[in-house]
Amino acid sequence: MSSIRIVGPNLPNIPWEPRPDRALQGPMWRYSKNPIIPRDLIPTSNSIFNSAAVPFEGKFAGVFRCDNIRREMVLHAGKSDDGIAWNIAPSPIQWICDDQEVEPPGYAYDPRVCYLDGKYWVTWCNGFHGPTIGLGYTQDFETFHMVENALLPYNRNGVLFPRKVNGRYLLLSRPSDTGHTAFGDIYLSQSEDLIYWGRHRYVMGPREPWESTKIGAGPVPIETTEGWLLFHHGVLTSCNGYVYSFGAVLLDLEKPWIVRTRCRPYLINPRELYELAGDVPNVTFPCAALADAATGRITIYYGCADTVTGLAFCEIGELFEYMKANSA
Ligand code: BMA
Repeated sequence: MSSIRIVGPNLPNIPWEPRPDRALQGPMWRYSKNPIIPRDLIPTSNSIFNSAAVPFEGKFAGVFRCDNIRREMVLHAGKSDDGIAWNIAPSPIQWICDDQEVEPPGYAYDPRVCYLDGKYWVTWCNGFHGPTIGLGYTQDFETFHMVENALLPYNRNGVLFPRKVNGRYLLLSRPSDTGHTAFGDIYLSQSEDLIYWGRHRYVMGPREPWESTKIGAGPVPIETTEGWLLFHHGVLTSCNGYVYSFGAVLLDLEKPWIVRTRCRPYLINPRELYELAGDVPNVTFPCAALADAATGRITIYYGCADTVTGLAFCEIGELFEYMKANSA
């Protein structure tokens, strides 16, 4: 068995279900009670998906994409005792813009939450004369402050690293266009203050058939002894439209724009009914991962068919062995 370890806190109450007895195609399995969040959990929601959960005060909290029944894309805060059953606030997050020059979001979707320097930083796809990377923070999941957009339009899938590397904050993103972008590579930008971003680096582009149209960063990267573990979504264009699967890479610890190990097969692709059918069929889209350093367990939250939210599980040693055995 591999000696790879997760670097980070222990999370003894990580939501978890043991690997099923039947043979699996890869190192990851789905929660048998998926989806965990139904589309109409709150009175105004058309769909709840592509959402982010983090450990919070011994329990869990998160930021949820709740498209409403007018089909506006808005974010709601939520809390949970076990990371599975969620209480989502009925009203959307009201961002406090400390600087009057910062425009409140025109729309907001696909949040990620990153615990960094004592605050929970939220990145999301922010409507600012086109999509770009919105940035804000909370300390209690009740009051949310918005700071300057990290980047110019058009951009999506902004994902922070959970600590500074070589004295700089790091942000992954995926430059895009105003529409349903038919291209996309992952880049990394660096900052000394979370406001001014530069020193941009290219990380990776599509390579395998399952991700041949575009790729984008998924959950906040997980630090391991072998590198930063990044789950990413990849899109294939079929005769019937886009198909969203997800896979994983290991990025260099010191220079995370260098890909060290890239797993060639996807880890999860749309194949369960709740992933195949919904408002946008054939989408599995990860936005958050919890990790327990003590056991090596990893639990992923992913959006299913742009409608509901599911969980998937893996164990770091098995995942790493699979990635190495299936890398280019
Ligand atoms: C992307 C985003 C995602 C969504 C995906 C599939 O452009 O809107 O939130 O899951 O399309 O519809």
